[in-house]
Amino acid sequence: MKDNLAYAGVQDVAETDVEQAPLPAVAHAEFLLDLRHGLARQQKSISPKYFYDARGSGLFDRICLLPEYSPTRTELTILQRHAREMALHIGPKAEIIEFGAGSMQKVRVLLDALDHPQRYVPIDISGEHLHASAEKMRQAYPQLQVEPLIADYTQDLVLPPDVPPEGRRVGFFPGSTLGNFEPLDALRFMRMCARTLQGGALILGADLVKHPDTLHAAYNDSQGVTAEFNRNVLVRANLELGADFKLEHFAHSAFYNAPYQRIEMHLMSTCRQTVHLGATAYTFAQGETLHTENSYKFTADGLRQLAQRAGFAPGQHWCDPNKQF
Ligand code: AVJ
Repeated sequence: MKDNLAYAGVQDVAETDVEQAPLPAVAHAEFLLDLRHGLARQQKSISPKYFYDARGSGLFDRICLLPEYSPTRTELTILQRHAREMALHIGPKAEIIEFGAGSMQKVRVLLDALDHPQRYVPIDISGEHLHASAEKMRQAYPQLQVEPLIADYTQDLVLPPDVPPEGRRVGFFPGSTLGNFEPLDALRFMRMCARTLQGGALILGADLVKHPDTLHAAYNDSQGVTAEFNRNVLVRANLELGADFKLEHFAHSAFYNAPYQRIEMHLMSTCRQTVHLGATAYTFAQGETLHTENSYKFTADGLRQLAQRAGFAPGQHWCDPNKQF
């Protein structure tokens, strides 16, 4: 998944001005299968990972700059404020493994504070983006071994061959991407991390439970960028899979589900309508939704428990003064 920082050169992304890179056949088939399965379910659903083509990633970068959406800014401030302390915990000659590295902006704050970091392994499913950003990292950090890995980091990982690391192996998973996992998948992911990191540590960023009004506003911004981001999965289905979703008949719906501690995003059909995907027709009743994302929120206690159950010894945590992230 794309990382969520873009401070320079964020442009307006219109539906037409992002060129469609040809989609590899495998990725295309996976999207088609997932959408077919998702539309056949009682509660229609599709994974949020399909938001992120070039246009969706551009929209997400704009979300991160919205006044209502503060996690990205808050996390960066926390990193800047505490990077030196984190670096002291980590020690010299560390190896940093980033799960879901996109533009690799946040990790720079950490790398800049570290004592002779040795190796940086950014992992991402999108190869093109990964290699371009890795090249920039090599230029910015000539002493660092940068070894990008194209992989689905939710699966078990085989890291590039090891010179036994002289320092600690430290995972880096910022952005509260963990919030997209169902609780059991989050635990599985953390266990995989613990295995991969072999006694090292994990620096995990997580958005915290806060007043529902604040959460609501963050996913219902006044400029409608989040709505466009949400609808982008339909734009992609139409462009890449030849579906015929009528965008104007799907309304953005995002709300905080307090008992589940999560924001839910849906696309609500504003009328009874039929959508075609290949030879199959799928009917939406008026008011029926396509569930597009869960974004779980965490508490410090909950995170400590999760870490412990995954096999980590919970360590230091760093928060902004308002306890938002
Ligand atoms: C990338 C999953 C952390 O849940 O806040 C932003 C994605 N969705 N606005 C989040 C998102 C709608 C974001 N994460």
